[in-house]
Amino acid sequence: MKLVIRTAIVAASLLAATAQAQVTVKDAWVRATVPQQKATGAFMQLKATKNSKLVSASSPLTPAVEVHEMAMQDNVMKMRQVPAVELPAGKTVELKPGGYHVMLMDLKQQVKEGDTVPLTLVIEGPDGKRESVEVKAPVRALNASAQPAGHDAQGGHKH
Ligand SMILES: [Cu+2]
Repeated sequence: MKLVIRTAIVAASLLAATAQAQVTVKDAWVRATVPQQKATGAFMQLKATKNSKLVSASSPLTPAVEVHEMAMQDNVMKMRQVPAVELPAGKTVELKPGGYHVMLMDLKQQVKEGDTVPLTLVIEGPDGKRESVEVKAPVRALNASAQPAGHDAQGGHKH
């Protein structure tokens, strides 16, 4: 009888392991907004155990969440939505001001320092299977680090 139970536990833990996120999230944070600001960015470090990609994100804060990239284009810093952010196995990919970020738009309320923003990241694995990763991102002050070009104080969605 004891043996049977043990086998069951091993099977359960194996199942848990395969269902577990292949991606770890570190240092997630959201930039605080000023009153009337309609958009802000979420930043974090992502590390996948297998070649994966971040395909989308969502938040209860707003229905308008996109994955963006900020990059130089014709000598101008531009921001655009990307279909996915590649997460090569074992490599830390940083979503940071001036690069990839999760954009929260059409904000109905101010995002204040000390708040926590729940985010759900959708990660696609090498087999095309998608999984959700829940993240709780603390809100940091506006001046926590350099303001990226294109994200001005009014909400920064100028391209
Ligand atoms: Cu953006």
